[in-house]
Amino acid sequence: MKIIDSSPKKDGFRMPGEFEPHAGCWMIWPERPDNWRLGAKPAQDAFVEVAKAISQFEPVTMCVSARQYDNALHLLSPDIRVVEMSNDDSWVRDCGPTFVINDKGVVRGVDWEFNAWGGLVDGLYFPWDQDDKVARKICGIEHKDVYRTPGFILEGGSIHSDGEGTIFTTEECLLSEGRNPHLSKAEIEDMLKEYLGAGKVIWLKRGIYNDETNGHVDNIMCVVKPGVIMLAWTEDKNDPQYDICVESLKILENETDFKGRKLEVVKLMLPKPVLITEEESGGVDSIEGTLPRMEGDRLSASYVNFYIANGGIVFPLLGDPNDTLAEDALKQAFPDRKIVGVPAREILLGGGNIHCITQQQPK
Ligand code: KQY
Repeated sequence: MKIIDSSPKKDGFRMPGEFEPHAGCWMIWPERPDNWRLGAKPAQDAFVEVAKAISQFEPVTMCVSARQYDNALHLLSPDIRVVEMSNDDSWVRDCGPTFVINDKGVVRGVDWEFNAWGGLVDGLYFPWDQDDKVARKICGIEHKDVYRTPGFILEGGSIHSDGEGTIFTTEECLLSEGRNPHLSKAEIEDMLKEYLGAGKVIWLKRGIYNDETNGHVDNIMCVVKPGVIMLAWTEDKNDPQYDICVESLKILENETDFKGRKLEVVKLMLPKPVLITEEESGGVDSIEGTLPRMEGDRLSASYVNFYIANGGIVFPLLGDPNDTLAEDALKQAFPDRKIVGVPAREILLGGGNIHCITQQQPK
């Protein structure tokens, strides 16, 4: 693995859309008891089911700490590849590499600097040094050369690509104090274009209400295919989420993408607000420096946080009547893929969902 002192754009690489063909999917095994309740046992069961669901479509690799290696091997299906890798938590979307490709099919990784969603300003845990090495380690295992961005903080969940020159993100996250306060919006936009091989950045203002990632874009919208966006939606005008949805819709409907297309926006209904129960809160260890999980806190529940696999969609079931609506909407939006729901409340309790715990590696 070489560290390349150039940029994807200069070298003719681009970030493909998630809907383009994958070589496989990466995940990281959950274990920290100050984020996952009951020593992460219920979360581990949910991760096993997500890995199983994705592995019917493409190979899955689970990165596991030395401490948990035997346990993970025991719980995971034998077709999941298990590799030992130190980590601070299990959000490979955010600490893993963003893969870029060129028109000869060469794949490289972008290794953004990671600071646990806001570093010492409003980060979610400390330290994060092992997470920050995950992207390089994955690229090393796969013999993929790497671009690094020293001093530039970014998580993979804060960007979406249409694979044809357009990147989607949110101001709430990328302009937050804990990421790159030394850079202007225009400078951040230039970094995205340079390292994702893109020509245009479309900025939503905010992500899902009360999202501890400072409003990652991957929890409020996704790209179905170039020109078509799926947007999380609520009709409840009393919900603080409503104004965010309306504001995002207006931005998307008034934009054109890099290719000059008007965007078609498909709405995906949100579940009713999901709150942490007393029992759930009581199962999480309290550690200074880690975001506490308090009874009654609203979780950033959204069906948009799904994974697009080769020939499949793996989406979160949240125990809400809208689970069925989500499945129907996904069937309509992705008629050529098999739609698979996985119970995901235990993942949501950790602060994200299926998209946040997965990272696709393009073919
Ligand atoms: O991408 C995400 N949604 C990650 C959330 C991290 C939560 C850490 N407690």
